[in-house]
Amino acid sequence: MSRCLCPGSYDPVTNGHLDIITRAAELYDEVVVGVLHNPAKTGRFPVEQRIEFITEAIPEGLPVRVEAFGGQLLVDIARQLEARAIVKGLRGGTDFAYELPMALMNRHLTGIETVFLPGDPALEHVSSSLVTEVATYGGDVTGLVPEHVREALEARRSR
Ligand code: COD
Repeated sequence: MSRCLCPGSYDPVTNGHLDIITRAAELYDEVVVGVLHNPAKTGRFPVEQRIEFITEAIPEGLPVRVEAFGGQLLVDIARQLEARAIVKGLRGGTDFAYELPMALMNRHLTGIETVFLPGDPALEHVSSSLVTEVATYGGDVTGLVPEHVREALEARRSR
């Protein structure tokens, strides 16, 4: 059985993330979505809520499970899961420049490969931080995040 790890902060999940996760599920028998968090930091949404957002957005029957990890090297998580590869999405050259040293370091440490999937150009401008910022100031993020995430961002704004 081939398993891959799709790691991220997912704070919150966007349609860009979901595009990568669902495409990874076509390439591997199982996808583990790893919600990586720094135990010392709160983040925008609590980890449990980030997991709920992702779980609710994954189409039924897709071989995807969602788990939280904290305070560990990514390669140790991958090894623990017996993942064949780490899968990451690339929005362009800036993502590549950021991700390449990590991919090389991770291969240096354990031999694990990082597989890069090109992001959907229609979602190239989408990141958790930007959609949160736009929603915080009343902008419309319809189509950029799942509907339940859009509602949660809106509820957060009116708090
Ligand atoms: N389209 C396509 N891909 C996208 C999009 C989009 N619109 N938005 C995000 N993605 C991709 C990102 O490129 C990334 O691959 C993934 O989705 C997750 O994104 P985020 O923003 O949720 O998470 P990040 O980028 O903050 O990553 C958090 C990690 C912890 C995964 C990362 O920092 C990491 O790999 N850290 C390594 C920690 C480690 O072990 N370091 C030591 C050795 S290198």
